[in-house]
Amino acid sequence: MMKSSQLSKVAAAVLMTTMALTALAQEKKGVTPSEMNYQAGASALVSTPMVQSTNPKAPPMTVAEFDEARKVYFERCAGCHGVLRKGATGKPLTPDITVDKGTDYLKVFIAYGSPAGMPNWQTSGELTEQQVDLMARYIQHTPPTPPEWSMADMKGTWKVTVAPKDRPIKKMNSFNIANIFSTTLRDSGEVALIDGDTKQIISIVKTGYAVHISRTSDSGRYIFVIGRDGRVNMIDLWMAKPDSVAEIRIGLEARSVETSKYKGKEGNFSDKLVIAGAYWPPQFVLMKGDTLEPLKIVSTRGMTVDKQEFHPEPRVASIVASHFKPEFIVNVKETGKTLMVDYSNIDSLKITEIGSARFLHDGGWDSTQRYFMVAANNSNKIGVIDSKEDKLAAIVEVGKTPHPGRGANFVHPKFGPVWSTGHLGDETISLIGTDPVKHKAQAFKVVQTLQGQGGGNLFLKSHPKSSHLYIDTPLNPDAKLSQSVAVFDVKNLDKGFTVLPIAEWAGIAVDGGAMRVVQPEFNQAGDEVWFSVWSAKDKVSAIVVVDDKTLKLKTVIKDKRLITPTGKFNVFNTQNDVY
Ligand code: DHE
Repeated sequence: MMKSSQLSKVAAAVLMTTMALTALAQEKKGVTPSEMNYQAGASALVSTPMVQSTNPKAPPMTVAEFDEARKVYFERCAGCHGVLRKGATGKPLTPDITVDKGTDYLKVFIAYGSPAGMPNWQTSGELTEQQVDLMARYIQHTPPTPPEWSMADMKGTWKVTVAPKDRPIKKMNSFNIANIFSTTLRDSGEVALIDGDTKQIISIVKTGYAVHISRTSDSGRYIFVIGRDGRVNMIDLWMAKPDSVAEIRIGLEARSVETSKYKGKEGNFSDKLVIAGAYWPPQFVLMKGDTLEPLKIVSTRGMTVDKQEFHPEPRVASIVASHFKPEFIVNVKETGKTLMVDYSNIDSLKITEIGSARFLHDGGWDSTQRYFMVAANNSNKIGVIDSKEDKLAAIVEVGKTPHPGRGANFVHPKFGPVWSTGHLGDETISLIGTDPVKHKAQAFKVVQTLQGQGGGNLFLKSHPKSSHLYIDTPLNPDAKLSQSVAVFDVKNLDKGFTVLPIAEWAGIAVDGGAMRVVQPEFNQAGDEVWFSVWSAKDKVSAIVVVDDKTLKLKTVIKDKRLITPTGKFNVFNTQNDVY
């Protein structure tokens, strides 16, 4: 006779084999490895102290075990399952669910993964058997809650290193600042300001941890950079050597920053305000445009758009400044809501809430800068927000896990103006009509689907002066695809794409580790496209510049200070939302 513990081990083994086979058979249906790699990165909360309470119904753990498990959770699991384990791309993992499943079942799941996209942490060698056991017990305990981040906390980190009165009154350098590229050096926590004319590095500015994006002020004088740790730096491009003049931490984990751009009958708000959105705590903050002084914090906790359930952790994803009204458009991931934040009177802030679909992530303007196209990545949809009428204009079904970055606008030979997105989960590129006046029948519908090189696309780009559409595939598991880009001629889309071997052109030898070609970005003139060749922190990286007309290599920027370059933000194009 087998004991019940032996029986459960046998059942678990049978289940493991079945699941592994099903996983292989259904690989295409679930989350692809590209989607997984993208989201399962380390959280900035990994070293934040948190109060850990235990659940008496869960298997016991020592303090040292809790500490180790929490570290693993925030390094590997929080990106998909959420800080409070309420679920996002991954399933919810709260004790009311996990305790009933039991340790053996959870161990199998963690070790072998699932067809729905859970990675096989043990069989892939990422976690040891002991760590899998630890994690199976840990997720049956109450999730620890990281601290909140109040106005006092923000003020405690706020520094104005050069006060507005001490800043230059005119540009003190000879750089063509409109053509500077603020380049994310992801793993060194810096940005490189690169002169787009000479291709020389002007300066390297220390910013937040795992720095994420840069945005330009409406005037084009300042660059705002946000790190994953919520640190915002304000860089003055008028200084003899551009540098940070103010900084603040707006939360413990963050991704987005933007500045006010509205000038019109409600007032001139150009350069007046800065907004930054946090993943944790779930909130955004409005700050003074010249000093980053925090003025108002707004929580995004609330009900989801579909089931109308309370969500305690709705992360702030993309933010963009409206050109039609004194408003910021704030996209909230877990609730699936876009908040139109009217900043004309921040003492009585008016917020119009537009529901679309979950989970909102990145997006960009159509060519008229009236419609904001936002990816609801888990729903395979693009929400179209009408910033003039403050309403949802449409929800468009696209391919699997859209990831537009800011998207790409061009004029389709048959259907007029289109905005396009690629996908992390498949090889398609969806072209969406954006002209409800002259091309009403095609407006906010997919007018054509292109077949690109493969899935794992993150960014695509075109320019009003270019007739090319560039599509990267940095997260494709095939190195040939992750190291090259596809280019379509927008006047002849049916011809298919040309492949540019960008990493090969970089001429850098990287022994071991991935070398990913990521994020096309045009220069101010719209005649060059820049690509990052993103290697590991201790390996050589580069930036490859391509001539847009001839699609030939123009130059390679190599410098040992270019550590893990990823996003590049051309001042003029970012300032004027040109893409
Ligand atoms: Fe990003 C934009 C979140 C991983 C490079 N990224 C954005 C935006 C969000 C976001 C919400 C939109 C900001 C806006 O417009 O206001 N990114 C996240 C994540 O949560 C995620 C999936 C996981 C994480 O741990 O952060 C993630 N992002 C990455 C990367 O791994 C990338 C490829 C490399 C890097 O530098 O970290 C990356 N994200 C970018 C870039 C943009 C971006 C370059 C801006 C694109 C643009 O053209 O505007």
